[in-house]
Amino acid sequence: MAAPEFTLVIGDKNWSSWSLRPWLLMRQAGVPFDEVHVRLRQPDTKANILAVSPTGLVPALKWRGETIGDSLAICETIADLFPERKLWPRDALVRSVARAAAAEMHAGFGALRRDMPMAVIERHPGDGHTGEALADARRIVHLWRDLRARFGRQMSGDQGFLFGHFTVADAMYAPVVTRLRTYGVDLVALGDDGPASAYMDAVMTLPAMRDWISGAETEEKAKA
Ligand SMILES: N[C@@H](CCC(=O)N[C@@H](CS)C(=O)NCC(=O)O)C(=O)O
Repeated sequence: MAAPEFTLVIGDKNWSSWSLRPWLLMRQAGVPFDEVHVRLRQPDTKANILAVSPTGLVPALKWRGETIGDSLAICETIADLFPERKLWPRDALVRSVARAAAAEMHAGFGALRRDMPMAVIERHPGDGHTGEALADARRIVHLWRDLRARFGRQMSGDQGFLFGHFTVADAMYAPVVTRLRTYGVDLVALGDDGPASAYMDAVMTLPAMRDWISGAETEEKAKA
């Protein structure tokens, strides 16, 4: 069998939320890729990343001699290369809403990211519940509910995702889903009466998501 055309450089699966996003998207899209792991939080982490990615950050996608840095740029690249996988909504107006949601995640929610860092196999209920982080979480819950109601649930063949089927927007929010679980955030207190919680279940039960989490468990056991 020919070697995959793509190599994705990622960080530790327990922690690297930015790595999870394109990894999940590529797995969901059925795009084969090789995986290179750089261990984070080590004295030589920066040097090891710089040896494979000039941004000094993971993820990075190696494709045809180029190195594409940044999670959203990688997701855009994959969506562009595989239009038949419908990784953005087909309708231009709906697609613009999906892009805005993905960009809001990529550029924002700094307090949530700072106070509730991703730790997919850990449980720290009550930790990180600062006012700022919860305000970010409230906005996200509102967004998920709104997108599910106005778009996801209206799509024929709705699979429970923000725009019905799995898109880049879902890949961008997948690490938030894990954070809300890890830190035991009460969705009802943030205004959810079911849809946000159901959306989280849809993300968490994806086979690729389960594979990422079991990969995180394997990595963490190997460190112990
Ligand atoms: N905007 C970048 C952020 C990437 C990022 O911050 N990655 C972290 C890991 S999740 C990293 O590489 N940190 C470098 C380090 O730990 O030395 C993206 O979307 O990919």
